[in-house]
Amino acid sequence: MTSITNKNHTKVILVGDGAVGSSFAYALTLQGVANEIGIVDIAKDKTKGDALDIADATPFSYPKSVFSAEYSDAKDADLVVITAGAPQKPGETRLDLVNKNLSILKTIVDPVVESGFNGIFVVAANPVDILTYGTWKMSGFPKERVIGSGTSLDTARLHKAIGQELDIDPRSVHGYMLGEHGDTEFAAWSHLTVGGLTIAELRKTHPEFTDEKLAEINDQTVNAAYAIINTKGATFYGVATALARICKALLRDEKTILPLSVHMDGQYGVNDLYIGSPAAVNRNGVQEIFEIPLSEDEEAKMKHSAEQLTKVARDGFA
Ligand code: 6V0
Repeated sequence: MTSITNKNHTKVILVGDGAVGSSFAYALTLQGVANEIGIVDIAKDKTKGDALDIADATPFSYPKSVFSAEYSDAKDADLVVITAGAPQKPGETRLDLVNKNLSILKTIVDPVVESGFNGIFVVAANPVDILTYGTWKMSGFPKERVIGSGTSLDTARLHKAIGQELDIDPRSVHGYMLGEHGDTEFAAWSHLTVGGLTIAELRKTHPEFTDEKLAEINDQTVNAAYAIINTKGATFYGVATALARICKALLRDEKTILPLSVHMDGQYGVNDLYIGSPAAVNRNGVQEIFEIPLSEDEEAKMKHSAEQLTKVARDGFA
């Protein structure tokens, strides 16, 4: 199959220049991933200011141009990254945002598609699994070319927590948070390994990895966003860096496996829903979904997560 974006010049259009979007544009700039980064938002002055400000960082990194963009600039873009939408307020769940953010999404996807955009949508606005599904439906794009950030941030949080417990590099932890990016997500402990050791094997030298400890790490990971929102009102650096990582994997045709929100066709017993699972991505989007054989308990959690999302999707798209 030939790549839809088989060229060396890479262009990313970001829609949503808030805390997440501007941090993402900055992270992408520092990582030197794209040649051009165009920023769209209803707050025009903010995009002009951020484009000028972030462009000042380009002599220290790589992109040739960071600019305040229009939807028409998406025409020849490789990626459109959507971070526009209301964030959670203290006390609100991600799923509470659905109607507000679905209406905003419509005003974004339509003009992007009208521009002639033929690349890959990457969605991070919440509730991300629902909004990714919405982007897929509204755009009419193939499912491989509509991806959500899924549990990439949550999985990074899990790796960080395990790394801290063991005093090892979190990049040496291999395992995933699965399901909804939200309250019903869960750690797939049955397949988590550190240095090739499963949890059961790790316990021989680390008896502190009791079931209670694992439950505590799982809960801290699930509730990490609330802990941050209750202090500074929003979370953005973690997701911004995760998004830059996803964009890099796509633009560089890495075929890396990342925990993303992807369209399920029977995997995990889930149909016609976007939900978090490991998936390999390349220049054409999703290359392959990796379905982890779950334990009985994990299977029940995945089912519950999918049911919650289905309920919200049913209301949101009614
Ligand atoms: P923010 O700082 O309020 O920024 C939102 C931006 O969207 C603002 O600049 C708005 O002007 C812009 N916007 C609103 N409506 C439109 C529109 N119609 N067209 C274009 N732009 C518009 O929010 P923040 O950046 O903190 O959060 C953005 C989204 O990311 C929220 O939905 C969060 O819940 C979500 N997050 C997703 C995470 C993930 O892991 N996927 C993590 C954290 C936040």
